[in-house]
Amino acid sequence: MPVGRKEGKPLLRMLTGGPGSPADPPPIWLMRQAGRYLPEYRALRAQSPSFLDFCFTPDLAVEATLQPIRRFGFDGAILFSDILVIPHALGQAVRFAEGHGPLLEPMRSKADIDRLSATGLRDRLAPVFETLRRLSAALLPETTLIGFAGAPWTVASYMIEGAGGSDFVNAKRMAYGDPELFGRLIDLLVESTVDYLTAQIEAGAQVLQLFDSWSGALAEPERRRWSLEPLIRITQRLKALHPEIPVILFPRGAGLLYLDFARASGAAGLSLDSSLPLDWAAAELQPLLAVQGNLDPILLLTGGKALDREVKRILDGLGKGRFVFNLGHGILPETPIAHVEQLIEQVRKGRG
Ligand code: 1CP
Repeated sequence: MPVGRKEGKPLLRMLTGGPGSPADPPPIWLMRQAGRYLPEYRALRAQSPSFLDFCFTPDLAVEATLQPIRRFGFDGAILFSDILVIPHALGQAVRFAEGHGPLLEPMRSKADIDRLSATGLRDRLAPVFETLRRLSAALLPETTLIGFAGAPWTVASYMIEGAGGSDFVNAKRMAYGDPELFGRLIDLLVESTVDYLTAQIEAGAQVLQLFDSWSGALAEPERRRWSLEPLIRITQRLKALHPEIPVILFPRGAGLLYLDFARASGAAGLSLDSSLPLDWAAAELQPLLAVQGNLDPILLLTGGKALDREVKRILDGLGKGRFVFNLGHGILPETPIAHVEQLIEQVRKGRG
């Protein structure tokens, strides 16, 4: 049952630091809140054999975005799409094999990178913008519409490896061994991502999140160069164009470098993975910006007292500062709906 929250947009307000932030209870949404753990998603998904076609059909993408909002009344509705629509729009062959995740034609050489082109990017991604326009008309006024993109390093790693689940050997070899070539790919992704996210704002996105899911795979100096620096560039460019739109960064596994993301990026929020100590995040990060996170998605499989205990620990640890409740990574397909309901009920009770 949707839980309407009457007082404006709690998520947007928390991120912009307006009156009423911090808040008890905090706003909540969950990464990958749309998807296979919902029976209504599985039924909708069956209507399109190709996952990319599914993402590029506004009727279906709007419905997939709204399903978790109707069921749980989250404070944020995240656009239903994927980070790999950018390689597709740049001309790389991308498909999603049933049970295997994404499969791309791997890029290994200068010639592969030279073939990419950002010309026509907005045309190729036009259905995404149509989806956002329809969502901004359909959502209740208290729900914040979140647009997103993958971060350059994470997207580049899929483009070079050709699939998930590798040890990033090819992507890291190019980054470490031929930084000039790799840098050209990153520059193209920075430009394309700024353009793509600007068009998302124009179509109605009110908050943006950048997913750097594989930041933690890079050694420290390369993490600065290929994860942190491109995200600073994107965030600064977006801020110059649209200072009113908060940007959340999710450099998963960045460890102590989270501090540099908080200090140097100009982001409004940082999404914390589950490994970060709450007292450290509260002392070092929260004075600088809003934090979001960081429940281990495995606890949503466990449920019961273990889930309750951890939700309380996170609310107590971060709830006194600017805070958005979320997971430390995406929700898993085998998650029982009853555990998501248990989580939301407890978060909405607040710290009391
Ligand atoms: O129907 C299906 O089973 C397809 C599964 C699926 C879904 C539901 C994929 C394939 N993508 C999505 C949607 C999606 N992907 C969203 C929608 C909005 C929401 O959160 O509800 C978002 C934000 C993403 C972002 C995404 N895609 C990321 C970053 C976040 C993360 O989880 O780390 C990444 C790494 C991807 C790549 C991707 N797309 C799909 C899969 C299975 C994967 C991961 C593959 C891997 O583990 O390497």
